[in-house]
Amino acid sequence: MPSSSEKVRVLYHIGYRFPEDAAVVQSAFKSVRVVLLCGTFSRATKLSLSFGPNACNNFSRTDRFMLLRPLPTVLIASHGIGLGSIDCLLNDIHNLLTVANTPSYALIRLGSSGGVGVAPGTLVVTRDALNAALRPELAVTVLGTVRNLAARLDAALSRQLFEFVREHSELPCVMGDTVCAETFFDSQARTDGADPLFSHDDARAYLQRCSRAGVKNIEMECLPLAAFAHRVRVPAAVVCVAFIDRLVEETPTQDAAKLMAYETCAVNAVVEFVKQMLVPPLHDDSVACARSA
Ligand code: R2B
Repeated sequence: MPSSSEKVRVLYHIGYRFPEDAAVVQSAFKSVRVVLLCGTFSRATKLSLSFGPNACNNFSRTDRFMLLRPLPTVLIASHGIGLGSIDCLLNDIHNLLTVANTPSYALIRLGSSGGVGVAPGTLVVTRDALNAALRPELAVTVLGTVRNLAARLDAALSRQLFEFVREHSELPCVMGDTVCAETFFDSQARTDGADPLFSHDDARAYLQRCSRAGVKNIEMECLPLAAFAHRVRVPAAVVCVAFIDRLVEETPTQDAAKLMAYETCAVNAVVEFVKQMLVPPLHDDSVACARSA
């Protein structure tokens, strides 16, 4: 096998190939300092438009993920649902920014989640990302052996994000642990899947155990994000809006407009945080277009 330095590198899921695309990637992404991650295309677009009008140029060359760069310093990416999806994206983005010679960057995920003992519309900044067994590690089967990878978010960045959001958002904001579930139904203690493995009472007992352990919400990506960030030494933080309180209900009962309003408040708070705290005032507002190059 050729060594990785001799290999042609293909970022398969965002559609870049090196060495061919190296120059265009350097011009488009070298100045990136913050990567904002969210699940869906529509949330990525909303985040991006909140930075300004240059926002909707999609730098991804595939339809797997969206990559927007509303400012030279800010990259926004949609990651889809769960471990497999976000792991592909994180690897591709890190390799992209490595080729771009980006000196350093931070990762911030803005997600939705089920709250645990917090009211719908609460923003939860993650202290520790935990697996569903409440441990801060990600189990991955590597070469046939299960390895438990340490998952660590950046404590200083998380605290800074929490303090900013608490002060600047109309939504209530708490800091606490987040359980990252492997699957939407079973691992999130939901009994509304096709064939639930446990009773409603079992689910409630688990959620109460989570709550007693300091868990404030459940989602599906914080753990691979924390494990990846720790592994490549990039600071990362996670903030999610809770759409329901799982100690009270399993499915959102609030209307869609209300949930959308929560999302908008969360987007505004994170965009302000990035603008005020993480990126310097901008001079170069040119939008280099790697996609069409
Ligand atoms: C929150 O919502 C999605 C599942 O509906 C998942 O990506 C998550 O973490």
